[in-house]
Amino acid sequence: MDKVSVRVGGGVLELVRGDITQQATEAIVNAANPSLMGGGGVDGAIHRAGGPAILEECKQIAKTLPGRRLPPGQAVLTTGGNLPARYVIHTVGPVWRGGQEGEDEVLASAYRSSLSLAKEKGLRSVAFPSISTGAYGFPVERAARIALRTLLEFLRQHPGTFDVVRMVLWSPQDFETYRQALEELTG
Ligand code: AR6
Repeated sequence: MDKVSVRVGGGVLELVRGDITQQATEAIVNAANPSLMGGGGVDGAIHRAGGPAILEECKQIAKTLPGRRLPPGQAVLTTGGNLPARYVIHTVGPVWRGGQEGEDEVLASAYRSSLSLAKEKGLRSVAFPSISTGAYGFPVERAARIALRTLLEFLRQHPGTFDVVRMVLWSPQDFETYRQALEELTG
């Protein structure tokens, strides 16, 4: 089955196979880069499906950032343009450099910052892609454990905040990897 869910913190943590741009959660998360000017993978798909309003907002936000760059591990919010989701949370994951340069902590921070921003805005459902495991090269088994541990911890620490937090996995292999990691973490 291409969907798994566990109850946590009064809400549901879900794993689904699919396309992040089609999720009807209040917010979807973009695996962006520090320029916020778009790119390939999830980033390209979101800007294509959401239309030019998202890039326009990203440009305005970039102007306010030191060096016009969003540091890895942080997150910002735009509207969702033509997407089913009302908002896009743009975060930057770490580029994988072998695992000794703080990549794990930056990846956890990207998930945490995105949820904090959603919470601040009062959003009750958020969908994430598998941040950093495409162009940025983070090994997916390790990323899955970090992502899910971070999401579970946030949900437990902020009970009643979210109805749904969803991981949207593009490939069957990634879905299976996340499913196994979730089983290991929740028994
Ligand atoms: N829905 C869900 N997941 C997807 C989709 C989709 N439509 N398309 C790809 N994936 P990536 P990163 C999966 O490369 O590693 C961009 O150029 C994909 O199979 O999108 O954080 C940015 O501008 C992979 O498992 O993100 C940055 O420069 C996962 O999403 C850079 O790539 C993440 O792959 C960020 O790289």
